[in-house]
Amino acid sequence: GRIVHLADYRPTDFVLERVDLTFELDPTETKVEARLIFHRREGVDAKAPLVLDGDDLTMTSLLFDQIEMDPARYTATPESLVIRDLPESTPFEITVVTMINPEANTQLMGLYRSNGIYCTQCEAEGFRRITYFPDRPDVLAVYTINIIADKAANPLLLSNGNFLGGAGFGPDKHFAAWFDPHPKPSYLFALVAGDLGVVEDTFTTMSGREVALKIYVEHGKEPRAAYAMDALKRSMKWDEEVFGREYDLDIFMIVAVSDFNMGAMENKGLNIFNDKYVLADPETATDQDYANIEAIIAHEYFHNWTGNRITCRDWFQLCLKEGLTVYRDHEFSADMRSRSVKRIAEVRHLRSEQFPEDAGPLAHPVRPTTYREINNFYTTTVYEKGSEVTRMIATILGRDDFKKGIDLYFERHDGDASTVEDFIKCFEDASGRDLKQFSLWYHQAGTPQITVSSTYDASAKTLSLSLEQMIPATPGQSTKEPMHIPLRFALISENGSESTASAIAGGTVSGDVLHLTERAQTFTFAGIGSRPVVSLNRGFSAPVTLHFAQSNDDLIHIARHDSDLFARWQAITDISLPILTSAAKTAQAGGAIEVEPAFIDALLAVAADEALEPAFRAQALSLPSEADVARELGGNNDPDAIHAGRQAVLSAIAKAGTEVFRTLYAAHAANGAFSPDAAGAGKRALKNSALSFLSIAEDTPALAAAAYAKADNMTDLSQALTILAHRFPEADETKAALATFEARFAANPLVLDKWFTIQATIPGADALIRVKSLMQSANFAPTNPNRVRSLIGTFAFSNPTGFNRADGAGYAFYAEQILAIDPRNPQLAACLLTALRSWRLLEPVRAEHARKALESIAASDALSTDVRDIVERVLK
Ligand code: HT7
Ligand code: ZN
Repeated sequence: GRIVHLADYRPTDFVLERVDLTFELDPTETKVEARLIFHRREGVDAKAPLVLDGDDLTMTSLLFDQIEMDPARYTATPESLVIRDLPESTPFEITVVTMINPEANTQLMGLYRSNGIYCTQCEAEGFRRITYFPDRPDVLAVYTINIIADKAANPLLLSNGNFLGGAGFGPDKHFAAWFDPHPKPSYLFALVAGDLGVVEDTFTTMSGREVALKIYVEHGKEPRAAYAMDALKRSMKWDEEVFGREYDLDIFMIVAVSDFNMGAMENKGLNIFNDKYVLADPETATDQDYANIEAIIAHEYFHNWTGNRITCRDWFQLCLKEGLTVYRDHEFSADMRSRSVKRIAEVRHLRSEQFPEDAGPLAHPVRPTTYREINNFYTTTVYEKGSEVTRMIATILGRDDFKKGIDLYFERHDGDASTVEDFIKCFEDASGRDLKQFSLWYHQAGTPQITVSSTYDASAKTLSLSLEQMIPATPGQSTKEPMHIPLRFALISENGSESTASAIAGGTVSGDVLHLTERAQTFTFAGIGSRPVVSLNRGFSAPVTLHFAQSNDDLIHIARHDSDLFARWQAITDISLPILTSAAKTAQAGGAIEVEPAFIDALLAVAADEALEPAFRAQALSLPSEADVARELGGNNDPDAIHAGRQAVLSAIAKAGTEVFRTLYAAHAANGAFSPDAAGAGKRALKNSALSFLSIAEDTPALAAAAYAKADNMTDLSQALTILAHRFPEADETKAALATFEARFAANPLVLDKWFTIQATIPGADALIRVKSLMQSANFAPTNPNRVRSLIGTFAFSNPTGFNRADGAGYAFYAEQILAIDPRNPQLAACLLTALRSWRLLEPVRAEHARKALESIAASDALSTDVRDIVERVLK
């Protein structure tokens, strides 16, 4: 693959005025007729040809202004259509017919079939697999779509925009016409046809227009779409109230399909979803599923303004829509649920997914400047770090100026294909601030490391806080400039009162935000009567790693008193992480692990504190993961030792806290009627955490088996099954529970995905044998991305001891799977391959096995661009 550079951007030579598409659907021979009206852009060379993108296309006819085109004037290959001798300035019409095979489309890009349903996925470059087109996001046009299909098999014919009309078409067929009045890029095109059930509702917008809402799912699954519908209506309302954004068509549709490469897609007026993020009821969905559905429904809906009305000029600007839209969905979930608990979950996710990306061979800026395969840039850096960068703009500007800036963005750029620079300029113009240094966050990769020290001078009544920032080298960026890092803080006095201090020297502090802008900076606070404890980066105001050697006493003070719950959780994490790393080292050296009682007491005090919300207490009890410990150790990692060390710490907590956990479990065991809301979810999380510790303390499957037997919702059921399988894999109770689960949910693939995941993540070297045998199960489908991710993906991403077997068999198996999946679905294969990105942090024997597996992939001469791009960067 060719490397694309941001610096090479220039507009197209021809302006596209209109698009009319007619689809004659057939499972294997779909005819697509595209009528495209263009004119040459002013100032463009009169000889310049029209170059259209294609991917694997077969053209059967080409007309110029309705007349068959002279073959001497064009060149058609599967990858492009080049047309010469075109008018100098007058508009002209090209009519091109292509034949495509949806049934054979296993990449799930372009027009494909999922369980007999025709559907599309065009972002980023899937439209060119449907017809020849200037397939880039800065080409905006108005689309009219005609769909002709067999009526019995496809009663439903959907596309973007508003429904124009439909009628019979010959004896067995019918047709439907759709018109989308909003100019859009091709990546937002969508078509769905088939036979589906529907859940309907309406929403009245802030200006009083009634919008029809429809969620299409497989027949019989309609009741499981109720929660998604509720989340959609709440999203529409919230976007009006918080961002002043109103919906702009007469109808908004969501279609759930079972074969989908990502979570969902924001096609204008016709979102297409992975059914995993639509379907839920208490019997089949966990609390996490409900939270994901709420967030993703909101995310795709919010794209209607941040992505669709204002789109991206080129794919380098992907964070313009994704970072901003993730920020919006985070804020939405924070408003719908507990803000602090949501923030803790976001930060856990950022640290476990984005920080390793930023620290490894795949590191790239939020706004990259080159790519070889755009599909590989739908990353956690673009999405989640992109969101954090937006959040920092809000922190620096404050609520009012942030709102002015975003309002200006909507006003100034509605209808545009924009850039990150356009976005930043709106905040500069609205606030009068210079964001030049801040914008380095878009351009410099790597997680800033901040070393902090504080000194209190009792006689001078001053506190000095010294900060030094270091941004690690990343691929293609060996040196970095100091960045503008906004750190929320408080000085907490002995009695727990908080202040942000008065007189300050050494840098800018506005309200509770300390602005670190230089490589090294000392802030001095005057008039501080007694030594305070410094709470820094409250609310995780900047996505950085702090190296702040605070004493355990200070951290416990924060954990007890900080009014910022996030900071309290962070303090608990800062105490527990060194305990876990030292336990891992002790395990590696073969020593006996001891855990400081003061830590256990502090943790149990939080667990038992009825003044704290249950979800927060559950978060506190969920110690840093094995991956977190590996990251903290930072090299020569032995996953078996990390696991053993962490288990020993969990055991110590379980034994010391048996009474606390027994009380908690009893208090929350009877939850009453199930409700998927945050409060109910928090109680279940705390109860199941207590169950897990009790099962460790008593070392018997009996408790979890009893919980499994009486569970009346999927959260409790799957948690009990996880405890059984992960703690007591050989117990009869476990075997029985796995068998009843499989039988009970045999007809429900999304639920069986949980069954696959639970077994694929059982710790220990035997996991590989289990995964291989589960792949033979009748319920496993190697072509379905959800099945593959839940079995093979979770084995690699979430089973550190199983995947990283010391003999390297996990890696060898994985390499084989990648090579088998790649020809079918390159995007899925490339995404799975990123599980090996941190291989250099492993101890030498495992690292060598991992390198060999990667090299075996690289040695294939049939790799997709997607996999080739990842494997070469990971090995570099
Ligand atoms: N904007 C959507 C991205 C997406 C996608 C990209 C490549 C291949 C398949 C895909 N499916 C969806 C998802 C989103 O961020 O909302
Ligand atoms: Zn998105």
